[in-house]
Parts: sequence; structure tokens; C-alpha cells
Amino acid sequence: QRFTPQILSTWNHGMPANDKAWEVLNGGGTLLDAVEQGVMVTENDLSNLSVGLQGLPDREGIVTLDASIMKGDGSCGSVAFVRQVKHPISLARKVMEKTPHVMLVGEGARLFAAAEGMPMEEEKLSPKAREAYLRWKKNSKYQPIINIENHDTIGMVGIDENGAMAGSCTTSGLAYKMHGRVGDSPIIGAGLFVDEEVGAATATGLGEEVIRICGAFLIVELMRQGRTPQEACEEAVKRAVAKSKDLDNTQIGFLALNKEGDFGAYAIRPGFNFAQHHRQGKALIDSQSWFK
Ligand code: SD4
Repeated sequence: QRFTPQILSTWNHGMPANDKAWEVLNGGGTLLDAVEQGVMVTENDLSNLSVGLQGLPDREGIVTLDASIMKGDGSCGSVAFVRQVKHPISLARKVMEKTPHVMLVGEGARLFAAAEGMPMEEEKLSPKAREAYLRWKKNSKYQPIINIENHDTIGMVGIDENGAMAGSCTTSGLAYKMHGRVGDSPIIGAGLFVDEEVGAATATGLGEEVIRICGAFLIVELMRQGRTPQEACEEAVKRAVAKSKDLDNTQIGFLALNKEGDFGAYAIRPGFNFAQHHRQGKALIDSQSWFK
């Protein structure tokens, strides 16, 4: 059986990320290479305030990053609360491939990156992040900020022509979070889950609400039970809405792909979109949402 290669990723920044992933896939790279190198484009994007070292900091003014990567056979790796590492997604991959563990956090993750000779940067806020942080500090009011400039965490899922599936997810997390806060993105089963017998899902938005319902895992399990990716995303949003502790300030977006190449997306509120690349072309698609 031949499968139809496809790459999906969250938000506008998914377009250039997918471009790269698609190029890698078509250039003979593996799907894992594709989902890693795809989101590295976003990690490198200096205009992005929610992915990579140029992202918005926590309340103490420190940027801490979360990322995860997963293959459809259950191999996975993640890093959380890591500082100074330029490409947390590559560090997550190294955790997967070079350690007996799935997750490394904080200083341990940073030291592992250094030992592996990965690119690191001095701890310094990007000009845009610094300006925003100083503005925020005047009131220091903590409120999760959703949908910043329509840029957010990038989650990517894909399938190749052999039916292999993989996904990646990387973020600087919520702006002005407590120091030490970890979101859904590095939690396997929350921000990302892939099982190539069924499909893959990823999440963006307020991580606390995604973790509470094991969002990505839930979607893959619903697909396993016969729901379409669209139905599964809608059911997960319904569950998150019911369990939300602060619905007025909550946005979550889910994106899912099954083995047959069907995809779906759903969000709590309008504004979520995602990028799709396949052989017929590419598109930026608006997701439907619970609130209209
Ligand atoms: C998190 N899901 O850390 C991420 C946040 C996000 O920028 O999507 N934002 O909760």
C-alpha cells in the first residue's frame, strides 16, 4: 500500500516550516529529519515571540524552552524548561536517540546540549522580547496571552509515502509564566502524540488546559476508535471546554492527521489556522472553532 505524503503544522509560521519539511522529505531525508528541520525554521525566526530563544520570557525575564519529537513507532524525546539552547527540537531528538530516557529538563537538559556540542546562545532577550517584557513589568499582571500576533507554538505532524508518521512541537511557552512552568508541548500525549497505526495530533494554546485532558493522546485514541481527525479534534475541544478553569481567557487549537491522509483541526475560539503541504500544493487553512 502506498501512502500520500503530507505535512501539517500550526499557525501562519507553519508555511515556511512546512516548506522546509517538504524540501527535506523530497530531497531524500527521513520524515523525522523533515519534522525536525521544519520547526527549526520557526526556532530560527527572529520575528517569532513564542518559539525559540527570541521568544517572550517568564516573569523573571528568562526565556525557557519546551520541545518534543515523536515517531509513529513510539520512539519519543522531549526537553522542558531548558535555557540557552538554540534548537530545543534537536535536543529533544538527541534525548530520544542518544539516551535511555524520554525527557530531560532544566539544567540537566542544558548540560546535555553542551556536552553534545549543540549551538547555545548567551542569555539575552531579543530586542522585541525585551521591549515587551519591560512594558509588561510595569504592571506585572499575569494573564495568559492567547494568540499573540497570530504566532504561537509550532506543532507539526506528517506522514511519508511508506506510511511512517512523525511529529514535532516547540515553544518558548506562555509569556510571563512562572519560572519553572512547563506547558503541554514537551509532554508526550498532551502537546504531541503519534502512533502510526492510527495517526498523529498536536496542540497549541493554553497548555494547562491541554495537559488536563491529555489532548493529543485523546485525539489519537478517538481516531483509533473510528472518529475522523475532525471529529476527534472537536471532541477534544468539547472536553477541554467542559473542564476549563478559565474559559474566557482560554484558547486551544488541535491539529490531527490520520494514516489515510485525512486531517482535521478545531479550536476553542476563532483565529487558529494551520498549514498543509502535500503533492497537490500547499495551503494555509482556517480552523473552525467552538465559539463562532
Ligand atoms: C504552552 N502550548 O506552553 C504552549 C503555549 C503556546 O505560545 O502554544 N504558546 O502552553
